[in-house]
Amino acid sequence: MVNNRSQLQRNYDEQGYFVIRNYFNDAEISSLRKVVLKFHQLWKKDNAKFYQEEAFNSSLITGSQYLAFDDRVKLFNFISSKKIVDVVESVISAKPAFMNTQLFFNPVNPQQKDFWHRDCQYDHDVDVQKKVIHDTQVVHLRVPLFDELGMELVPGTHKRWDNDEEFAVRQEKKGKVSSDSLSTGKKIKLAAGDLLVFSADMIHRGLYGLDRLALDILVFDSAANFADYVDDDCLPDISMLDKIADPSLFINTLHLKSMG
Ligand SMILES: O=C(O)CCC(=O)C(=O)O
Repeated sequence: MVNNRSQLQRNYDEQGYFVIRNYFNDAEISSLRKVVLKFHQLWKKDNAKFYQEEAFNSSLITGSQYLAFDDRVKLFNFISSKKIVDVVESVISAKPAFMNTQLFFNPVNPQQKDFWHRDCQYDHDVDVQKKVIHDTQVVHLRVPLFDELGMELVPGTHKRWDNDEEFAVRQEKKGKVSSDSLSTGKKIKLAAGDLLVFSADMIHRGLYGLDRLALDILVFDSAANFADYVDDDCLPDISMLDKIADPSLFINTLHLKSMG
């Protein structure tokens, strides 16, 4: 692989993210873009009001609601391709498991601002957030399908609690709002073909603008208790498994779910 695995692991461990430039070639991106755009057009039609009023992402891209068998198999093969699995294994060494996919796009309303958050804040109160950032975290792999402004991240916050400025902005205290700028933020511009890997619980925000359409693949460590977050319908069914070159990312999830 293009980058040394232990270097990636060290970057992730210290900073909470890393980016690999030009990781995917044009053919890989254009074939992925074709399938994802099919999903996106159907999803937008089906969720017209939500899309017009407030949406900035969708999820369950691999599910059966909008894509048929062959397109789903293409997505599953991309998600579990050697390029992706190599990177996943650099951050999760034992039995990484697939969780979900999300698709990030620009909100229709230009007044809607990009906002700082940790993913865990939607599941937990502040006291619990302080604890869970020290536990195993979900990993996002962002695959931009067009050039985009990318993401803004606060390096190191996968392992440390917010400073006063970060907390006031993220939680909208002391007259701050979550779209205010943060002096500790680092902008990572992304081009189609790049891959950004980051921890879901670090402080981050997507940067709206350009023609952004980014596929995020979410994975977790089998040792962590995230199987309940996985929707059965976004996993391959039995008839698809033998059409996936290396289905172990999905098998690991199916196995965790079967253990209840
Ligand atoms: O790109 C965005 O709008 C937000 C991305 C994000 O929060 C995430 O991937 O967890």
